Amino acid sequence: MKMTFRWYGKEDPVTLEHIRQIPNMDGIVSAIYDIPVGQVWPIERIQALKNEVQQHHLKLEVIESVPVHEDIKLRRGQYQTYIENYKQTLINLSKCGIRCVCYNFMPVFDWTRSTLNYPLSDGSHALAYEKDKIALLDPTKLTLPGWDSSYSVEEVESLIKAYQDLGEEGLWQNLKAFIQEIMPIASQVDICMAIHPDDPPWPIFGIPRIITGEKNLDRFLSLYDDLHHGLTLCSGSLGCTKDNDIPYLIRKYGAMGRIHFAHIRNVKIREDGSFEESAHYSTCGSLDMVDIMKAYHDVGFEGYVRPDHGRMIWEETGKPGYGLYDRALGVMYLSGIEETLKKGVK
Ligand SMILES: [Mn+2]
Repeated sequence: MKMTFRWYGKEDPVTLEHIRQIPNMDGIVSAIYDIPVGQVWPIERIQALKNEVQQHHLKLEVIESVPVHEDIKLRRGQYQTYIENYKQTLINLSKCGIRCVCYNFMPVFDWTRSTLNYPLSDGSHALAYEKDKIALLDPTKLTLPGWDSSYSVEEVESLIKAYQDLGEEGLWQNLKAFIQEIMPIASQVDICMAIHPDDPPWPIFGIPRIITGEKNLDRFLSLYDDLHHGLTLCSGSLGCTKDNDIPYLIRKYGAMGRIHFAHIRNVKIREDGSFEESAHYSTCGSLDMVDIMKAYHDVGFEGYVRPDHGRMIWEETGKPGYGLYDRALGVMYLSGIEETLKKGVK
């Protein structure tokens, strides 16, 4: 496993100096955040980001994410131009040594939560998804960190309507068309494409979501027969429903060589299907981290891994889910399990 850490660039209150001091840290996962969705990422910008990361003795081989324009997901408007731009961005990324690109195909909204600073019993704060609160939200007025905030209320309304009309099968067709256009290029320039599951993995606000569990992951992988066409296996996103058995999914898709990027975090599922994000440590949530790490170990996983969202602890402030301290604790915990497994300690 190659341990990495997500970094939001110069605006991120967490610095590369700090990340470098976490033991076992190999690389950074980042993106160029100020280029509008759909535009080509110029080589100079990618190289500048890479140089900055390398100056801190870290690698930059994974991009999270290259966002997919809504026109591509809806296959309308300028989608052909945006697909051509996407291909060119992949070519440019490859020239700068990028080996893995994480992306998602979630309509309109990226990850969705009802609360960004839910107080846990230990006094820390975490992101939470409370079903009753989500039901009361007006999706046109929602904004969460990491979402594209450039849409007006009217634009969001019309986007939601467009996806409701498109439906699940329509979205599948548009995903298939996108994959069949970009994958030959990705394969040619040797970039592993790693789709992130929908978070949470069920439809919200009547908008379809399709990257949700085993059946749909099977269908997704069957869209293109090439090892470069694969997954970001996010334990927290897939794991917030008990329908998904994470170690089983890791063994299945890991053995197929289709997991290129592993997001590992824990989540605590409530009786009513709501959930809160927890510390990585197994007993803090509903997932067994040793089982998860063992599954990666058993399939000989050598790809990229990162801790995922952390709680806000020790009075840290910053981007919800992306503080330094709790994610650093996550790295050390996962690294400890990995070291133990590697040594074959029974
Ligand atoms: Mn994730």
